[in-house]
Amino acid sequence: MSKITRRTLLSTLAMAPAAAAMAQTEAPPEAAVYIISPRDGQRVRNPIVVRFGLRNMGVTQASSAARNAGHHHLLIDVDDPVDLKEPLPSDKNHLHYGGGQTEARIELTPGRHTLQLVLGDADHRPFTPLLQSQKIGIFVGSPRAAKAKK
Ligand SMILES: [Cu+2]
Repeated sequence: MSKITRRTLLSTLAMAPAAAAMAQTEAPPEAAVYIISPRDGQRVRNPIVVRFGLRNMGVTQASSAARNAGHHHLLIDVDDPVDLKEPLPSDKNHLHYGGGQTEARIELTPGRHTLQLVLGDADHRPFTPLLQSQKIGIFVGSPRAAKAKK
């Protein structure tokens, strides 16, 4: 590779993140994301099946450029507000469903937890306006307590 070509390539790469940060994907009007189940305040047991609801938009895979579509993110025990300018983090509290899933089976420690859905675009960034569900609280029973009831 010649010196000039190499420099051109590097400057092109350097520009890419800035361009990505500027463009925010707009959600269509009346779009809404919600948790179908479990319900707010519900007592559940592992494994917990969480069903994702989405109105007026489609579910697609991560990195898909389909219009008016995105993929679900499940936020577990997250208190901080979503950063509107950054891709959603990927860690044990921010689960990505980039395969286009509309439900998830999760395991949580016994006790209280919160669940919330956020729809993300092809690059895992929140839409404008932000599409997030109501944050629900659930109580996960311990397997021991479940057995004792029988
Ligand atoms: Cu994602």
